[in-house]
Amino acid sequence: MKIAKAEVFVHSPGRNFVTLRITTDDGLVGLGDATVNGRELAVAAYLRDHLAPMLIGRDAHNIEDTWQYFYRGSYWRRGPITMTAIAAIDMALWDIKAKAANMPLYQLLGGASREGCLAYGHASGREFNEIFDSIREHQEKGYKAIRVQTAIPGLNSVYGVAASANASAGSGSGKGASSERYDYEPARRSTVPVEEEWDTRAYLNYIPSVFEAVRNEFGPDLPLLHDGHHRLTPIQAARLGKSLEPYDLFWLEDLTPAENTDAFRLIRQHTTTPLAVGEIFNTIYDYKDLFEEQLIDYVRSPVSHGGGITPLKKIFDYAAVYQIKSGVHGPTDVSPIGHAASLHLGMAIHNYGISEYMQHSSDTNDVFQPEYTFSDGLIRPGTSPGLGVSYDEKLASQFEYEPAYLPVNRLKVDGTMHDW
Ligand code: EZ4
Ligand code: CO
Repeated sequence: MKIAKAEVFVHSPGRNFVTLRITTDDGLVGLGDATVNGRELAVAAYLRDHLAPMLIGRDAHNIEDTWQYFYRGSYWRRGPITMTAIAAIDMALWDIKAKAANMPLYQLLGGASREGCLAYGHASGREFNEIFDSIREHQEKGYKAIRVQTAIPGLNSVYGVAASANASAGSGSGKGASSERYDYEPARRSTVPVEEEWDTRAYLNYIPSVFEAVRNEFGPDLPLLHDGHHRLTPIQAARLGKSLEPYDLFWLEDLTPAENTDAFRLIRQHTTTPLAVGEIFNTIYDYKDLFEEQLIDYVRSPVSHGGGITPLKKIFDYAAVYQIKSGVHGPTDVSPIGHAASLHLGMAIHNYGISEYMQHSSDTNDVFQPEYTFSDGLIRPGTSPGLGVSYDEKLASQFEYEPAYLPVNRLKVDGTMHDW
C-alpha cells in the first residue's frame, strides 16, 4: 500500500486549522492535524515543501520507520514546528492502517481500557457569582471535572477569562457566534497580538479566595483544576500550591515557564497539590527527568504537538512506570482530528487520567464531522474504522485563513514583557 498523494489544507472554519490528507494507491484516506496556534503557515510550508514530496511512494503501513525517517532524517530534531508536522503524518498513517484493518483506531492500540475518556471543561468569570454560573453551565452540559480561571481585581484582562460575559463558552452557531468563541480562545484575528497585563502579587493574593468560595458553593467532591499559564517563579509556584492545598485541586498546570524543568524540584518540596505540565513539550526528552524524579503527576502533550501517536504512546508507557497519568491538552486549536487521535490513544492506555475538552464551534464540526460524542463527563469514540473524523474540503474552502495570534503579556507595574 503506497502513498500516492499528500495534501495540506489551511482554512479557518471557526478558527485556523492546518490539515494533512494522505491518500494511498488503493484509495484509503488518512487525516492529520498540523495546527500550531499562531504559527499555522510555518507548519503548512514545512509539510508541503519538505515532507510531502518524500512521502510519495512510501509504504503507508510502515509507521515506525516513517516516523524515524522524518525525526532522524531532518538532522534538526525536535521543536514544535517539526514535531507537529511529523505528528500529522503519524496520525494520518494510523488512520489509514485502522481503515485497512476495518477497526476504530483504539482497537489497534490494544483495545478499550475504559468506557470513555473523562474530560474537563473551562469555567471562568469576573466575580464569584459569574464563576459559579459558569461552573453550573458546565455541569449542565455533563462535565464532571472543571477548570476554574478568574479575573483578578485591578487587571484588565487575564488568561482564560472571557472578554465579556456573553462570550463565555456559549453554544451558539453561525458566523457571529463562532467568531465570538474564537475571541475567547484566546487567539484573536489580527496581524498583531493583543497585549494583556499581569501582576503576580495581585494574582497570588486573590486566587485562594476564589477556590475557597467555589468549594463552599459546590462542596468537596467536584474535581477542580487551574492553569497558571507559565507566569510564576519557582518559589511563587510553591506558595500557590501550598495555599491551594485546603481546596484539594485535581491539578495545578503550567505554574512556571516550562522549559526550566528544574523548577519542579523546588515546587515539589513544598506542596502536595498534583502538578501537570507539557502542553508546549514535544519529545520524551522534555519529560525524562520529571518522570524519573517523580516531580509531576500529569502529562499534557496532545498527539498533535507530541510528535504523533507513535511517540506519545511511548511517553505514556514510560510515565506509567512512575504512576504518572495522561492529562492531554484539548483546546480548540487542536482540531477534531487531533482530538480524535488523543482520544483513541487515551481509550487504549492503562494510565489515562483526564483530557481537556473545549468544544469546537459548529463551523468547525461541520467541516470535520467528528464521530466522538460527549455525555456524562466522558468523551467516547465512534464505531467507524480509523479516527472517525472526515474533512469536507469544499466547505472548508469557504473559510479562508486569516492571521490570528495569541496575546502577549506585560507587567502592569512597568510594561516589562512577561510570560503569557
Ligand atoms: O493557551 O491552547 O490549557 N490550555 C491552555 C490553552 C493554550 C492555547 C495555546 O494555543 O493553556 O488555552
Ligand atoms: Co494550559
